[in-house]
Amino acid sequence: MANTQFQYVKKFEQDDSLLLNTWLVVRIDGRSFHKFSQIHSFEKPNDKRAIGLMNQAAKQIMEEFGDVIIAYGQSDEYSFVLHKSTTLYSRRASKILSTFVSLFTGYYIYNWKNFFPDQELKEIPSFDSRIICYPSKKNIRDYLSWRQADCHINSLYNTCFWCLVKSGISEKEATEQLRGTFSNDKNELLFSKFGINYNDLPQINRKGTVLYRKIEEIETIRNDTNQKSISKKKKIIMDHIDIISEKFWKENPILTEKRR
Ligand code: DGT
Ligand code: MG
Ligand code: MG
Ligand code: MG
Ligand code: MG
Repeated sequence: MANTQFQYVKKFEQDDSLLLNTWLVVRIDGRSFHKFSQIHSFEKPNDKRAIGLMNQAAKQIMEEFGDVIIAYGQSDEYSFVLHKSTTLYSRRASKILSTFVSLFTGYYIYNWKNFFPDQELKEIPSFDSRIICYPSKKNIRDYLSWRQADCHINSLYNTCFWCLVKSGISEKEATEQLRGTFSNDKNELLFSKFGINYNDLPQINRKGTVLYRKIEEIETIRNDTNQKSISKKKKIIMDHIDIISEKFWKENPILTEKRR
C-alpha cells in the first residue's frame, strides 16, 4: 500500500482546535474594498446594493450553519458568533475559517447580479478572516458593541466627509476640516451646513445589520378533525437595531439559551 510509506506526512499537521466552552467569533472583512468599491462605483458613503449583498451572503451562512446564533455586519465586514457549545468541525480553527470565508465569497459572487443588475462584476472579491475565542458573555457583548460603535463612528465621519466633498471642496480639504473633531462637532456641522439631522438617517447605515434567530410559533388547524396544533420554527431575523444597550439582550436571550 502506497499509504504506509507516505502517510507519516499527516503527522506534520498541527492541531488548531479552539478552546472548549468559549464563544467563537469569525470575522470576515473585504480585501482592499476601498479600491473594490471605487471600481464598482459604490454610492458614497453607503451603497444600499452593497450592504444588501453582504447581508444576503451572511444570511445564507446562517442558514448553512445552525450553530451561528447571531451575526453582525457593517461596511465590508461581518462577524459570526458560534454558540460556545459548538462542535462544528471539532472546533478546528482553520477548517471553520476557511469554510466560512470561501462560502461567504461564493455567495457574494453568486448573488452579485441580483443586487447589482446594472453593474458588471469587474474584479473577483476576496475576504480575509480571523477567529477569536471569547470566554464570557460580557466579552461577547463587548465584542459586538465594539463593532457597532465602530459602525457609528465611521458612519458619522463618512456622512460628514462626503457631504463636504459633494459641496465642492477637495477630499484633502474635507479630511483637514474633520481632523480632531468630536462627535458633537460633526453632528453640528451636518445640521448647520447641510440641514441634516444625523439621527434621522437610515438605521441600516447608523447601526449596521443584526441577524439572529427567533422562535416562531405556527398554528395549523387540521381540515378533517379541526384540531389545532402549534409547531415552533426558528426564523432568521434581519434588523438594524442597537445591540449595545440591554434592551436587545433582554428581549432576545440568545446568549443564555441552552443549545444541547
Ligand atoms: P483591507 O480591509 O485592509 O484589505 O482594506 P479595505 O480597503 O477593505 O479597508 P477597510 O476594510 O478598513 O474599509 C472598508 C472600505 O470599503 C472603505 O474604504 C470604504 C469601503 N466601503 C464599504 N462599504 C461601502 C459603501 O457602502 N460605499 C462606499 N462608497 N464604500 C464602501
Ligand atoms: Mg483593514
Ligand atoms: Mg476591508
Ligand atoms: Mg472593513
Ligand atoms: Mg475533503
